[in-house]
Amino acid sequence: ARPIRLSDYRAPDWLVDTVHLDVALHPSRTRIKARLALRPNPSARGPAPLVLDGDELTPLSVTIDGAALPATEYAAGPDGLTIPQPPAGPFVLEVETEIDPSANTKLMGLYRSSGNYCTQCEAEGFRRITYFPDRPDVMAVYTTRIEAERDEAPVLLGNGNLVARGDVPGTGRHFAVWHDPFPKPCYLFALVGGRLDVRRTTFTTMSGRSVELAVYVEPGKADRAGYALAALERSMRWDEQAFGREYDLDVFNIVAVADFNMGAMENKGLNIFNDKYVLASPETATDADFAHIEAVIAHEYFHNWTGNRITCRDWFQLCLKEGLTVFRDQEFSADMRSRPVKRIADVRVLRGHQFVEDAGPLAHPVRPETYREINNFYTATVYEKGAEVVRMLKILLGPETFRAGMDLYFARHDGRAATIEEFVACFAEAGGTDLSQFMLWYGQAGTPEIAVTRRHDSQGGTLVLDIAQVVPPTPGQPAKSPMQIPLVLGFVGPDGRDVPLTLRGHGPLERGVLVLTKPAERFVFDGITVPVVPSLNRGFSAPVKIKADLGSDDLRFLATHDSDPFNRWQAVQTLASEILIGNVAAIRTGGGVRHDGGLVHALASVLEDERLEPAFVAQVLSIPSEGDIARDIGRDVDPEAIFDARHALRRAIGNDLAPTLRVLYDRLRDDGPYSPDAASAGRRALRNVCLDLLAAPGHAGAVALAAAQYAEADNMTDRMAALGTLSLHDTAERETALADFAERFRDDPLVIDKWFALQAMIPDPSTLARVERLTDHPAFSLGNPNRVRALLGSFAQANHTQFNRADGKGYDFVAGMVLTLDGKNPQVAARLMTAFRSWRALESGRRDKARATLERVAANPSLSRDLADIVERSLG
Ligand code: HT7
Ligand code: ZN
Repeated sequence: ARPIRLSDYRAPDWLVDTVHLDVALHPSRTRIKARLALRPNPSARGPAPLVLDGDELTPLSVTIDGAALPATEYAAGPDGLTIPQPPAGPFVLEVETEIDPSANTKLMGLYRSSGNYCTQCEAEGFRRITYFPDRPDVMAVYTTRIEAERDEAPVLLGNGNLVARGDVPGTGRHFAVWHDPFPKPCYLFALVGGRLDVRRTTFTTMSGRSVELAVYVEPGKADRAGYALAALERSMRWDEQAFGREYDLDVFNIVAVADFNMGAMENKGLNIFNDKYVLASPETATDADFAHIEAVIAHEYFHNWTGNRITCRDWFQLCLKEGLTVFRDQEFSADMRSRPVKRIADVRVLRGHQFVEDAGPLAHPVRPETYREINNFYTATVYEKGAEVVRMLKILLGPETFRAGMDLYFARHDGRAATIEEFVACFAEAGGTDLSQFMLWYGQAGTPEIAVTRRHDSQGGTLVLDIAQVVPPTPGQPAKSPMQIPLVLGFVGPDGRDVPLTLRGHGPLERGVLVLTKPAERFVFDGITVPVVPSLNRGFSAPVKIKADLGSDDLRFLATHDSDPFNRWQAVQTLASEILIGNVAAIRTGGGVRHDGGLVHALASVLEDERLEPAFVAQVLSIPSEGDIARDIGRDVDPEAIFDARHALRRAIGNDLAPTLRVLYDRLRDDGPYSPDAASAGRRALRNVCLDLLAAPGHAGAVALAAAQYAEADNMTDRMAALGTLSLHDTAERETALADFAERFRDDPLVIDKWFALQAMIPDPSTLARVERLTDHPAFSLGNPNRVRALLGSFAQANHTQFNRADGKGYDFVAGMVLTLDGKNPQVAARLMTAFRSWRALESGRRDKARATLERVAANPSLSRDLADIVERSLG
């Protein structure tokens, strides 16, 4: 039946109005009785067989309207249940199945984590619990009775509101009945049973209703759940204020589990989280961890409206809920923290993941048109680029019309499974505008490339911008059409102030938004009598690459004067990137690296500008990563040369700015108690960037400073930052600190993950052996996705020189681990394998070795569908 195509979509033949589940939890023989009220879909094409999905199910019994169905009238096996001639009208189907949660290492469906029972049904996990039309456009009202040994599972949670609970007399068992009044697709079903501690509070909604909020965690960890609970309250209030969205059930439960394939899951009224995105204390979590927790809690909560109340018609529409919800969580974090810093951080992630995806063999549109395995489409393109597309809608329409479009979307589609066309139609209607060209953002893969040249005639007072756009070919899409691109502009005058934008034939540019629609266009601006420097794509208004004829003087000017903080940061990045790319070429041809005083000067001017917030300055001081440089170079990439060029630049900055960095480092010391708020975190971020740059030249004094910070730190942010700095220096201090860290946190798996990750990222030839050794460490387990991502994911995705070793041993090691993992957890194995996605951009020696490794994996006869899909598309 694979691949699945969007163009083949057909409405379901059968609808399900209600689902009653009776789940008797048992470690290896859990029984599920499902009672489904089915009826033919009036919009389907006439009588149809009933075909229900299944995956690794053992059928026990089947009845229709209370009567056992003869074995000759249905076919049931692990993969599905078919009734060729069901009743013509509505009927009740009852099916009993048995499953083994303890043997479920895929962590999809019902499984056990630290002995507790939990579920993960998105995208296609519900079929691993019972037979069902497992597609999001079948929405039903669920009632779930959960029964378990009271000792084994004192806590029993389900979707919706608790309606009954009690003992099963004389058995040692108890039960709970949960009812969710809101129709939902089965991917939002969840249950939890286990021994859990809880942290609670009450939230009063904007209409005055009281909601019981609770965060459940493994025993003994409730003191680390307070931040998550407070973040949930902030999210609920923000959604009321920013989008008018109120919560709708009497309870909202969050459960943190240690074994989870992704970050978290938005099951209706019962979010299940990877504990990494719940548990935090100053001693165990960094500022970045706190910020991630806040963002993920918000993201899952916001799904209650964008995803749950309005869901997706089919999985091709995944960005309808994910892109929109990422946009919403980004806006929330921007409001809770610093908007410019959040934007810079989000764009770093977008470029680091999505631009890379878009430039390689796994590129796909925000709304894909075909897939073989939907799990492989929870990607940076669907999530992050999907969010950018929503942001562009807001920029094109303006905030008021955007909000009117959202209001219309909520009003029109509440309780339904919608499509991207229906979503965009709400904005077209609210704005009275045609968005048909805009739809290309959903259908065309690839990152648009914009070339800008300017001509200024100061006497005539005109500035002419010639702007061309190209969307590069991507797999299956050799030729592209021009896109509708909102480019926010500013012209920065000699005094640093913006000059008004008057576009000939249009008038003043509203909100500075220049809308591109053609392959090449000329824009003439009048009234520009002074020399100006164009500030293009302010706030990163469109997810594009820009090549502009800005010289280094222009960039330095923008770095110091642009009123748009994003472009101030961008100007420094562009300056640094140009130097780095030049130096990579020089290194490869045996030449020396160029030292550019202009960049250091620009950095110094930012460092010394006391009006700037520290978190922003920290971002400016963080020069492009190895991944950024590789992406900007684009082809014939040599990771060693990139590392050397970057290292040389960091040393130069550390040397040239040492006195300023040291003064700042001392001044930013925070003697008060730790607080994870954004301003305090920003000061720590800047202080720790100063430390890292001070140590970059390798002076013993600076390394000792890092060692001292490590030893004295009273919080994980400063301890980890110091350890990160030490990890880059092959010194005794590094090994001492690593050993201390392992001992100090040996009982804390989430903290040991930081230790795994850091070691996996050491840019040294000995790292491969170190990582191999660590796979035998008692704290490591291939069965836990967090451990895999920390050790193997960090090595493969973030250690550019060592994963891409010239001898190919990095590739062989990762491929070997992927193959072993594939037998346990194909989803996590496939994701790890995406580390190979940029192999074609490498220089020929590494490229050949990477290809050979991919071909060896592809030749394996028993690959999971997940892994086969990634490997074959990577080679394709
Ligand atoms: N909507 C959630 C997706 C998710 C998921 C998908 C496939 C396999 C396991 C999974 N766990 C969670 C997460 C989110 O975007 O909110
Ligand atoms: Zn999501």
